[in-house]
Amino acid sequence: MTRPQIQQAEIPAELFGHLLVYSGDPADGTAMRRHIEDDGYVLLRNVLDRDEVLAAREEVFLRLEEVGEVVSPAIDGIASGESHRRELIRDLNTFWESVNGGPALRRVTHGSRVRRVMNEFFGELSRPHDLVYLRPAVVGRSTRLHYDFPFFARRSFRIHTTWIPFGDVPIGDGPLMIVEGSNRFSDLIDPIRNHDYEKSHSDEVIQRSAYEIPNSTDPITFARMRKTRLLSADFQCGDLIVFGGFTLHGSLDNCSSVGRVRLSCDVRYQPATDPFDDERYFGIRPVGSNGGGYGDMKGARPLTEPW
Ligand SMILES: O=C(O)CCC(=O)C(=O)O
Repeated sequence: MTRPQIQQAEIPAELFGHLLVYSGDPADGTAMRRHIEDDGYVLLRNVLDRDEVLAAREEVFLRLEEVGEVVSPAIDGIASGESHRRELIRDLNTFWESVNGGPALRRVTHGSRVRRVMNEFFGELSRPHDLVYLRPAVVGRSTRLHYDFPFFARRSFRIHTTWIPFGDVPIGDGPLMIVEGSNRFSDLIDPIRNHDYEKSHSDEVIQRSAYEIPNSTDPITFARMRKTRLLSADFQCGDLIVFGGFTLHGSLDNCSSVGRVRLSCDVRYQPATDPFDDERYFGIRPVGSNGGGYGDMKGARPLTEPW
C-alpha cells in the first residue's frame, strides 16, 4: 500500500494514525460528548442510510457530468479532466447554489439520520446551518489545516461540524484528516477562543486566525514539532464524523489512481435554542463568511481550475 500523502509529501509511518471508531450507542449523547471532550471528534460508522447517501452522490455527480467534468456513469465520480462549465453555465454562483440545494443532498445533510445523532449529541433539539460546504476534490487536492471556530463563532458558541463522505472515501482518495490531540493545543486555541468576533469578524480576520499559524510550516513538520500524529480513516458510505471548533483538521491529498473525485459535505449543527440569525449561515440565500455565498466556495469553480 502506498503511504498516505499530504501536500505532496508521504506521511512517515510514525506520524500517521487511524481515527478511533466510536463503538458506543449513537443514542448515548453523554458518551459522544465525552469522546469529543477527550479526542476532539467522534467517528460513527454506518449511521446514515447508504441508499440516501448514494442517491445524493449520484445527484451531485450528474450535475458535474452535465458540464463535462465527470464521465458516465456519473455515480463513479471519475473526473474527465475537462470542463464546459464556463461555456454552459451563465452564473457559476447560481449553479453551485443549486447543486448544494439538491433535494437528495439535503435529504442526507438535513435529514432525520444526522439530526437524530446531533439531537442526542447536544442533549436537546439541534439545528443545521442552511449553508453547507460540498467538496468535490480532484486528484492532487487537499484542504489546509485549520480550526473551524473562527468561522462560526458569533451567535452560537456550541456549533459543531458534521463531515459526511458521499460514498466510500479510502485514505488514498484524500479524506478528512484530524491532528491528534489538537483540541488541547491551548497556545493555538486560546487566542481564537478569546477573540471578540462580534467586534471583528471580517473574512480576512477569520481566515488569518483559522489558518495562519497551523500553516506556517508544512503539516508533517507541524506534526513532528508538536510530537503528534495526523489521523484519518478509510471512510465508508454511511459514516458520519462530528468534531468541535477547536479540533485542527484538513484533508489528505487525493491520490486516486483512477481519477476518482472525492466527494464530501460539511454541515454545521448547533442546539436549536441558540440564536440562528447569522445571515452568513442561515436564510434562503446565506452569504457565507466572505459575503459571496456559494460563489465564494472552491466547488463553484470548474474542477479543472486550481483552488
Ligand atoms: O473536506 C475537507 O477537505 C475539509 C473539511 C473541513 O474543513 C471541514 O469540515 O471543516
